[in-house]
Amino acid sequence: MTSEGLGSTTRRSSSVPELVERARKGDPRAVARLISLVEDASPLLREVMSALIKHTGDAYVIGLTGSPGVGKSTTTSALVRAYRRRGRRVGVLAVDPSSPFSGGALLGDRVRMQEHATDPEVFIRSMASRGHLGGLAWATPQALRVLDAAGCDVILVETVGVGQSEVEIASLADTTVVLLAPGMGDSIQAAKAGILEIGDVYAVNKADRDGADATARELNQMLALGERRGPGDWRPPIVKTVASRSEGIDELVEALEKHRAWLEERGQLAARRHRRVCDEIETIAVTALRERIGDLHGGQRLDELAARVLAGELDPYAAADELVEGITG
Ligand SMILES: Nc1nc2c(ncn2[C@@H]2O[C@H](COP(=O)(O)OP(=O)(O)O)[C@@H](O)[C@H]2O)c(=O)[nH]1
Ligand SMILES: [Mg+2]
Repeated sequence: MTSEGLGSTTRRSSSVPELVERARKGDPRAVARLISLVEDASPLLREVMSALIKHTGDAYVIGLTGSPGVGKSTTTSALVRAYRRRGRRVGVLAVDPSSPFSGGALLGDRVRMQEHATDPEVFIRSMASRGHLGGLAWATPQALRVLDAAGCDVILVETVGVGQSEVEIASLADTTVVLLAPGMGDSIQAAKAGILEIGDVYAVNKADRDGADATARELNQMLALGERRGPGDWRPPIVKTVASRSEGIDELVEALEKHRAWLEERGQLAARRHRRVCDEIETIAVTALRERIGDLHGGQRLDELAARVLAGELDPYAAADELVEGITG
């Protein structure tokens, strides 16, 4: 945590409202600084969010997930190019929930994003969890708000597809793209990993390799098997791409736009966002409660309750009630 305020580069030279103002004008250093405050769970975060919130709500969030090496960063970079051609301001957030450091996979991503590094209408940030309480589930929506307030029309969020992160990305994106590639045993893994439920759009990347058609066919069958769709429901399309050559990217953008239009027509976009903010508020509240319970260790409240449970004076439910009352009452 940074105790010296806004950090070394802008130390004391800019207040939170100034930073937010600069970020809204598209100053990349201000955007970077604000996301760092989020990532570090800075004590200034509350002030940041309260200054930002009225400037948010316009960005469309697209999540990309899939196994490491499937081509998420390459596809993200190609999508940035496609959206820039359409005149949109684009944010990119690469999230690595597995690593406490911004190294490894994200380092390669930075190389793949190089061509956009000097474009003032593109904001690229990577974020690692740094192990703080609530982790990235809590920090990612706040980082998205920073990019949203900075005027991004589209925000692409890439997460390394491990464990729970696919599920997490589905709960923070408006549209989720699941990437597969031939020969990675992906489609067989797909059902297990639960990706068949979360994809709004599927991309079979590396379509220049053998087996892409088979992978697409197999995926199509698996999607059909699990299908419990009614008439008018969204049917996730499968797009074949060669991200490294930007092939199929226009088709991918088209599929993304179609999904967005579908969500909007049915009021589903608002519903998804509402659910997302419910989750977010809950996560913040639970994190705050957990922190206060942690504080009570020092105040011996929890120890006292535990002693009474062990002595048979109190059952653990009643003890938990007392604990919660003590915190919230
Ligand atoms: N042959 C082929 N290679 C690709 C394609 N897309 C990405 N790659 C390569 O696959 C590797 C992993 O790509 P990357 O985008 O970093 O994957 P990520 O880990 O999912 O972000 C890189 O060496 C890319 O150049 C593609 O469509 N065809
Ligand atoms: Mg990557």
